[in-house]
Amino acid sequence: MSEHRLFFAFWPDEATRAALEAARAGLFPLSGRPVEPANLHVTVAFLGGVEASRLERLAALAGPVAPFTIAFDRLELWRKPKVLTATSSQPAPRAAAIVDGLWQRLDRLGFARDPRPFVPHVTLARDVRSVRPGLRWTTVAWTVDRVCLVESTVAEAGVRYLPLA
Ligand code: 2AM
Repeated sequence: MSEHRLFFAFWPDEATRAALEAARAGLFPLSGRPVEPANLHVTVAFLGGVEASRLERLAALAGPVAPFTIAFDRLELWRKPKVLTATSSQPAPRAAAIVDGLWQRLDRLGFARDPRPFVPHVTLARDVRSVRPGLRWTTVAWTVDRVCLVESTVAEAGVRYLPLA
C-alpha cells in the first residue's frame, strides 16, 4: 500500500516566488532554517498520508479560482511551532471561502479538518526562536488564481514539495 503525503496549497508563480525570496533576503542572517525557495507556499488544507488510489479524486478538487490578491504585509514569529511567517494584516474572505469549500468536499471524502482557524501564511523559516529587533519586511502582493494539490517528498537534499495538480 503506497501512501503520499499531501496538502492543498496556493502555489506562487515565478514572479511571486522571486518577490518572496527577495523580501526574505532582507531578513538574513536568520537564526533558523530558511525554507527552500522552491518550497515557499501557502498551505490551504493539510491532508497527511493518503493512499495512492485516492489521488485522482483529490486532484479533481484542485484547479483555477477567480483571482484575488493577498498582501503579505507583516512578519510574525510563531513561538510554539518556531516558524517565522509572512502574514496579512487584512482579512482574506476569498481565501477563507476557498478553504471552507474545499473542506466541505474533503469532509465527504472522510478527511478531518484541523480545528484551528485558517490563517493564510507563508512559512519563511523553521526552528526560529527569536528574530533581531527592527527587521524590515517588504510587502509581497500575491495574486491567487488556483488551488494546487501538492505532495511532500523526502530526498537526500531534504523535504521537497511537488505540485501534482
Ligand atoms: P505551514 O504551512 O505552516 O508551513 C507541508 O507539510 C505543509 O503543510 C507545511 O507547509 C505545513 O505547515 C503544513 N501543515 C499544516 N498542518 C500540518 C501538520 N499537521 N503536519 C505537517 N505539516 C502541516
